Amino acid sequence: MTYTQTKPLADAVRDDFPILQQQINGKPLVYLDNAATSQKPRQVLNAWRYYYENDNANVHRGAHSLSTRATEAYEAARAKVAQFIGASSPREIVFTRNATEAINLVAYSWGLNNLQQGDEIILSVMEHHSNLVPWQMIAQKTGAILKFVPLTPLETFDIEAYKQLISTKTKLVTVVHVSNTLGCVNPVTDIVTIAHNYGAKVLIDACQSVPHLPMDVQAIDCDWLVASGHKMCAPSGIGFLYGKERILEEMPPFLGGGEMISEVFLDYSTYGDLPHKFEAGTPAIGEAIALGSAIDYLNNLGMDSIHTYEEELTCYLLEKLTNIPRLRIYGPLENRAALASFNVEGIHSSDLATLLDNDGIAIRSGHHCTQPLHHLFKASGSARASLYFYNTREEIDRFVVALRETIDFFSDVLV
Ligand code: 7TS
Repeated sequence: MTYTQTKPLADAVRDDFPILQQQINGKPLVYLDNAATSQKPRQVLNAWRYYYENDNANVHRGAHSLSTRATEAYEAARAKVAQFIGASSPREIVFTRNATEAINLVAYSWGLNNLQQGDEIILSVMEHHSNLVPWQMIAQKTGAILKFVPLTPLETFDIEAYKQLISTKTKLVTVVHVSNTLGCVNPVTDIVTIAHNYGAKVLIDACQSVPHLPMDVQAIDCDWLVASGHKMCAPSGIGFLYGKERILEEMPPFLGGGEMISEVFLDYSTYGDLPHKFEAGTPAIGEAIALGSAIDYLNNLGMDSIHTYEEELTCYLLEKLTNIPRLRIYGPLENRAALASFNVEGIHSSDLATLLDNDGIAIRSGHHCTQPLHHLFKASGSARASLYFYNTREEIDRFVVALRETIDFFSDVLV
């Protein structure tokens, strides 16, 4: 597979994804649930399989050849992650199970040890539960106070309200880069600059941005950033935390056990160097290596090309959806990522998703782990179509035709 600018990106990559070649309910699968998890190309599946067929051994332990090879491949994957997001060193990358675990690592290691009664944490109302519930837990334990940046009338991050909320009491700002429900792209560089002026640290939840946009953590200057491999063509069970080296050095370990120690005595232990002091126990070695392969795959396509292609596809999707009567899209219509959450008046989102599945079309329905946002919208849930670089205009056409038919069907029933 080599991508050339002369044909749409999806045409060049489609054959790499075996799962997309199937029929669901007698119709070709249209997979539009990429914000939940992406599909995996053959190259990544092969890298994972190659590791288990050739190199499988535990890492950082044995002197034998397999262990050396496994360790080298695992550490090479870490270096690829560092390069992919613009970190200054692989020491700044900690492998975790997923973004949720990475946020909990920061919450329990840094939050529990640095926050006190009356300190403030600023989040936004659009946070995924993964970047909300851990901070509620830490606030309960430390007495810190959670403050929430509201939405603008256009349903984007209200930076003016943020400027009003922040003060010298703010110790942490933790916000999502791209909302998995609203699709808005938040001004993270400005958010960080403002936070640093008040001496606050910043964590960016980049789950929905790292798979889709070129990323440069040094340009953003965030203190931590988290993402999940499974949303960027890698298997589930692997994610990562980026942290500035100086800050990670100061943080105590989150989990204790093997792999993370330097020396162990019966009554105390000393801890390993970065990033190993945060990776207790045998890690997801094959999955980390497959994440490295997913990064090679994305780099080969080019993140700029992926972003440009998805922008075109998103415009097309929004144009089609905004023409459907009684359909309300959440979030802004400009400067947004490749997803659209919506409701159709009088029809439950899960009924829409179930009927679309009859046509082989996979969309998500529910609260997308952003219940507070849905409370704000006075909706129990919404339907969501989310795209990736292997989706096509033809798939969007099929989705929109099936959606219109479904709406007509319900309208007839309701009359
Ligand atoms: N943050 C954001 C913005 C997300 O979209 C998700 C997953 C997470 C954090 C958590 O990722 P995990 O890999 O640790 O579970 N979002 C979704 C979704 O929108 N539908 O299913 C999962």
